[in-house]
Amino acid sequence: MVRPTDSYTTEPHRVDPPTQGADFVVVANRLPVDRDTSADADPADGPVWRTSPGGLVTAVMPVMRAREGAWIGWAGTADELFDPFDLDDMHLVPVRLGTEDIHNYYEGFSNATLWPLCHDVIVAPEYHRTWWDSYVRVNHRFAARVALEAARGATVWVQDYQLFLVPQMLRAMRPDLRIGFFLHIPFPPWEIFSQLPWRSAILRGILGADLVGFQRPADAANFRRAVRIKLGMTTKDDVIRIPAVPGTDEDDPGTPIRYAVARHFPISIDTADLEAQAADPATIARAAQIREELGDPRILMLGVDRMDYTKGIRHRLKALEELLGDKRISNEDITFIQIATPSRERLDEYQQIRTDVELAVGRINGEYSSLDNQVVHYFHHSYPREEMTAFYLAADVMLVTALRDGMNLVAKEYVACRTNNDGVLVLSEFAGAADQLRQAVQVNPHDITGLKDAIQLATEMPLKEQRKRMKPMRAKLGHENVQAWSQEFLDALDTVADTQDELSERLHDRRG
Ligand code: GDG
Repeated sequence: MVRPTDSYTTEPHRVDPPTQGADFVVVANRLPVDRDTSADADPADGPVWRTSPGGLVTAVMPVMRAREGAWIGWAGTADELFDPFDLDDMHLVPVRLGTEDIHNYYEGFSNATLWPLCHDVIVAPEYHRTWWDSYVRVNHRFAARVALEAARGATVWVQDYQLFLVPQMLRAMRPDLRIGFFLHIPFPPWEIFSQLPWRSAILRGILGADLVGFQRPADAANFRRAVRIKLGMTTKDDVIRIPAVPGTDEDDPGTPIRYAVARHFPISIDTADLEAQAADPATIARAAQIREELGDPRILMLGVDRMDYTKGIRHRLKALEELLGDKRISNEDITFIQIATPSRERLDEYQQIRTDVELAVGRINGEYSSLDNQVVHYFHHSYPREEMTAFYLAADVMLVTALRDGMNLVAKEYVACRTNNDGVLVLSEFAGAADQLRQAVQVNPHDITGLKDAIQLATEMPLKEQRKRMKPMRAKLGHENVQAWSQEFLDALDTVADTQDELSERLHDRRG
């Protein structure tokens, strides 16, 4: 039989719930831990792990503690399978990835097909059937592992684009589960998404979830439109009507129907924790020291990004270079720190962006630096969290010029750290954070003239105006924090699962 491209087959199998499973399961490509291979770790004791603190961990920790939680994901090293272990009140279940999986599923389909496809095809996505086959296999491996770990009726929260197929696979194995899916990156318009040879399979994969969460309303709308166009399903507002058997006539009264909800849940940060760190005398002293070591520049500007072509680092350097050339800002006055943490370094496009950035930094410094002031300080490595907070505290102006970004937590972190309500955030309108941080100086980073005006405005903004903008943004992040985000998502997931009849009424209510 000829199998159409846009489908896949995996061994169909139902799995019985374990007798002692987890009531709450997070499944993500990566476990929130790093292996500590430093010399003092004794190999005889087995691997030593350190949690890698991130917003998601902070957000789900309380739920993990309260509800017998488990986290399922890859431990970050190739070809090694580790036993499940407990760390910092979490039960961690490693999934093995071999060298080929990393090449095809992770670097290939996830980061060289889906990532560029979901970020406005800033670079061309590559479509390889071997990568897709690997993606299907690895997603199945993750789903099978969850099916073995989750207690009867448990809540499973699937994270991000590496695991698009897990919700549907998991539902087939364990129909008793409540499944939520959250996409951290943008969902593209149909006109772009439709390039993907496996577009139906991906849409159906996601629709295995009861609740599908996105960063922005536009992402959710793009998804629902793709579902209408490609799968012919009916939607009303955020409700989607799904025939339980794919391909069956949804108007056949005998066909079982379920309802899923797809809408936005903008992710946020652990605001209180960042504020406390920023108010710590040690951080304040370190921020002052950073400025002093830089020769106390009149204006310190900062950029913090993974080294990624989506982040618009080249665009901001171009704007800076032109402003210096036009003498609209003085090289005596300005110091710019660009932290670009290493990312996906084996992919060509990432080597290219690094080369481009390094050339631009070299050119600007060659032209405009003096013995007294190096204009750009560029760091291609990561820093401890406390040091990052000190940078945020030291910087007068923060540049976030992403060409496309699901949310951009850096923008929110900068705002949270400005405990004196001063400082200026220049923020791309193409970052999800632009929906919440309305008082930022918003820019279209493709418009270099506009970007130059925005940077100049930021460097000249009176303190009164800075405070007028910063205050409401800080107040917003005070309550729109990552704890509220996870709470709202999980409450909504319960509601979807518990109110199928109401959702059916909503969808069929033609008056609304
Ligand atoms: C994806 C989506 C979405 C960076 N350098 C260092 C460091 N960082 C931290 C930042 C921030 C995080 O990494 C980066 O988060 P972003 O949101 O800015 O960007 P992505 O990595 O692309 O994340 C994005 C996010 O998922 C969440 O949903 O917002 O749109 O692309 O927290 O502070 N942290 C430390 N040292 C560094 O050198 N400690």
